[in-house]
Amino acid sequence: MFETIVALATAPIKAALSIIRLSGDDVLDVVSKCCSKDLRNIKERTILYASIVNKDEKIDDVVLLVYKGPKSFTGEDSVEIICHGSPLISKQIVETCIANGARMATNGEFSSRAFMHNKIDLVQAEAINDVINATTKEAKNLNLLSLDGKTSDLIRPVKTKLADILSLIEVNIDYPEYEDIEVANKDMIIKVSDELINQIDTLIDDGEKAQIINEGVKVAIVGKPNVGKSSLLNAFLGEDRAIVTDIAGTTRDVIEGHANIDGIVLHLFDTAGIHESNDKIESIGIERSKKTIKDADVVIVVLDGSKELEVEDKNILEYTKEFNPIVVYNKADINLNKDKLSISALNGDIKPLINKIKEVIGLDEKSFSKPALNNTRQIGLLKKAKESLITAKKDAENNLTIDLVSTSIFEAYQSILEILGEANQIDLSKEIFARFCVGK
Ligand SMILES: Nc1nc2c(ncn2[C@@H]2O[C@H](COP(=O)(O)OP(=O)(O)OP(=O)(O)O)[C@@H](O)[C@H]2O)c(=O)[nH]1
Ligand SMILES: [Mg+2]
Repeated sequence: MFETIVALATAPIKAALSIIRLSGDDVLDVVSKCCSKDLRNIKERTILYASIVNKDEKIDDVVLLVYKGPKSFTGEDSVEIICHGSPLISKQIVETCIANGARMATNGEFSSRAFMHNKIDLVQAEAINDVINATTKEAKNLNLLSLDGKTSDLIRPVKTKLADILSLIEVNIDYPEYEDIEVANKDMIIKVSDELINQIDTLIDDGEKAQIINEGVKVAIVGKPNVGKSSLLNAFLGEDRAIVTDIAGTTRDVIEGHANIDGIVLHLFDTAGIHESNDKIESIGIERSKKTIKDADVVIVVLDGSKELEVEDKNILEYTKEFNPIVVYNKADINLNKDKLSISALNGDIKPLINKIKEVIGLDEKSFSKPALNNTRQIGLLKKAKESLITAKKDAENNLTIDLVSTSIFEAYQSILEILGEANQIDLSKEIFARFCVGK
């Protein structure tokens, strides 16, 4: 029994129209009780003009979109009420529906119902939220592919292959006397594990690229004082966000800005110049610079290309070595060093650096149109599946019995099922849907 749920699906603001959504076993009964038309005998998708009425009071004239399950988003009987876009009207309509037997939906409950009725899998459900939250057209387009189910289709062959091998092992163990079935032996398991590990590696690689398109990259801009870090931030943003002066130690705190570079969001962090300082405030700023370096995906070390390198530059290069920084020579307008990656932040001439960042991130044109499992949960589970297969392969190489080897293969299978939400992960799916807004 699925209770009838109701929620405002559009924003609670004045607009031309608002949409109130209802879904559940009794939805046609609930809406019939509070509208001028009887929907109870409707047999197929219908659009109606009607009035919503509370007792004898007319609330609004509306358009009703009536969906008969399973041909609806949730898979249940559903109604969408399109009313005039007034927060007061939509509130009254929701209250009237509740008075007639519906209850307020929780966050993501409509999508959760769609998942429960197998209208969408968990990857598609997550994509709904990602489409809404996308901040670039590239990220939105990628998430639309996931919503269509194209991303889920990528792992279905892996799932099938794992199911095949597990059932083959099962048959081999249970019916050793059968001669006409394929033998699940050591060599075969090593071969299949290798194939699957390769496939999963590609999925992880593509997924991490798609994650960058979705979430952007954190870029730390570091260097000694006065080399032009804040000027570089401003050049990226195309505005005077950070204060720039010729006084060393101008920037004391981390300054953040976001730039969209050809569809990739850079979360830029301009930092206080790193050097030996006795100034208390500046020293705290320098500590923050060091923390920013640790948290960043890409570290840019800015050097003053118009001068010889000083010991402070060398210390910073040494300190950042383990983060594989991009080293850039600024002030190329004074002294252009053709052999080095040179820019002029002052003149906004930073194209070579942008190209270098794109190269380091490793996205190509295809990354923007390739469906991919692209959030931390999905990629984490892919990595878990890969680890299980590596264990299976090692166990097979070490001549462990086939039933022991199959334990790890089963774990890999479970992880793949979890990605799609097919592994009875009821609590997990609840957690995912809780991130949705009400009405979704
Ligand atoms: N000629 C030239 N001057 C630049 C360039 N970039 C920055 N400057 C100048 O260098 C000085 C320092 O610039 P900032 O951007 O404040 O340097 P910073 O690295 O943020 O300095 P701190 O905040 O003190 O660590 C200013 O006078 C800038 O105008 C450049 O590309 N060419
Ligand atoms: Mg600065």
